[in-house]
Amino acid sequence: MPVERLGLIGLPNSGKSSLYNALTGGSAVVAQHPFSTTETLSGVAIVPDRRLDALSKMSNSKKTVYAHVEFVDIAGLVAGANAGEGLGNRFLAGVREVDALCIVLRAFQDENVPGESEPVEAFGILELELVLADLTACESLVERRRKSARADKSLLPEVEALEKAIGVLTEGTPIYKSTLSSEVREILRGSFLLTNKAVLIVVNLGEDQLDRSEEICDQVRATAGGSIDVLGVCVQLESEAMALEKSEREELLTGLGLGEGALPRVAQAAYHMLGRRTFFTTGDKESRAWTFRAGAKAPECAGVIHSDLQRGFIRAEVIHWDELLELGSWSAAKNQGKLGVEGKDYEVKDGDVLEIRFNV
Ligand SMILES: Nc1nc2c(ncn2[C@@H]2O[C@H](COP(=O)(O)OP(=O)(O)O)[C@@H](O)[C@H]2O)c(=O)[nH]1
Ligand SMILES: [Mg+2]
Repeated sequence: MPVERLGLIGLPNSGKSSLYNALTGGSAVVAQHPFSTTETLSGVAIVPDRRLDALSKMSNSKKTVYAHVEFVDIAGLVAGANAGEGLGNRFLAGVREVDALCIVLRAFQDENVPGESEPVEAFGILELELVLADLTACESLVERRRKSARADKSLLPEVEALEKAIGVLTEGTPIYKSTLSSEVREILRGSFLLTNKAVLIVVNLGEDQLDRSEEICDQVRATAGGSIDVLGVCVQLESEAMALEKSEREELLTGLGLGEGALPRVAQAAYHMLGRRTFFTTGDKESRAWTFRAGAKAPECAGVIHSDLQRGFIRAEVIHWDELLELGSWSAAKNQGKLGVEGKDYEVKDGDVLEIRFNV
């Protein structure tokens, strides 16, 4: 499975590096300097999963292995970035390289940290930069494609798609908010446009704003449109909590009414947005979450575990995680005839627990 990355973008001092650190346990420089992130950092965040925790407990597993998702801390977005202002060019290159975007909008207020605390306004500035950069890219690309299409008619759909994109972008609309069809968006993928990526929004709240979290997030939702996930996170608080022992962390977060905290939801939303799904294996040695692409069939999923399992695939024994938990063990499920026996055409579902029969 190709590595797919989610890029954190936002205005300076919105909390990107802090969020990156909290998610990945990494060590991005967290500082008030606008361009403190001189090198692009990328790191892996664990995707917490209560289903896996429960399976691991059921099987008394020695090890629990979670899925993960990769984040990139991309600096350099300021007004004018589309024209190369600030670290504009590096910023644009960074965004082109990621597969999806996590937009960090600052709501927290702190007079010691320069920058505005208007998330809706910041979102507008940021979208405008992305739209302008895409418009420039499309306009130069469509010229070249039109010329080539005179000799090569197979390029006509791309020309048409670019023209549609230009129409949308000219109105100031990012492609992720447009009504362009998935076919057109697929054709445009080769053009590496910034707004032709899936988007997730994190609103960075101050501790004193936690009780207004939904109200603030709803204002962002109103401008973001229905298809974009908007999560409110108190990044500073959660990153401080990350530094604590697990039990102390839980005490702190539940004490504030934050449950397990918002970071798991950020990782889960990111994972899902990238089109990733999870199946499980469970036993006394380990319980493990494996990542597959939505719609994949059983042999391909077997191949995620090991290529031998795909090559020699015979069948998969399958049960959904919650049914297995109810039955209490794999052997109970087997004895009671509750395991599905599935062949090569079985489309694996998110939350399936698998055992692969194979022969090489
Ligand atoms: N008060 C407050 N400060 C924060 C919060 N999140 C980040 N900061 C501070 O804002 C500054 C910039 O954060 P940073 O993560 O480097 O922002 P970036 O420029 O977007 O990468 C740092 O001094 C952080 O400690 C928050 O939720 N509350
Ligand atoms: Mg930073």
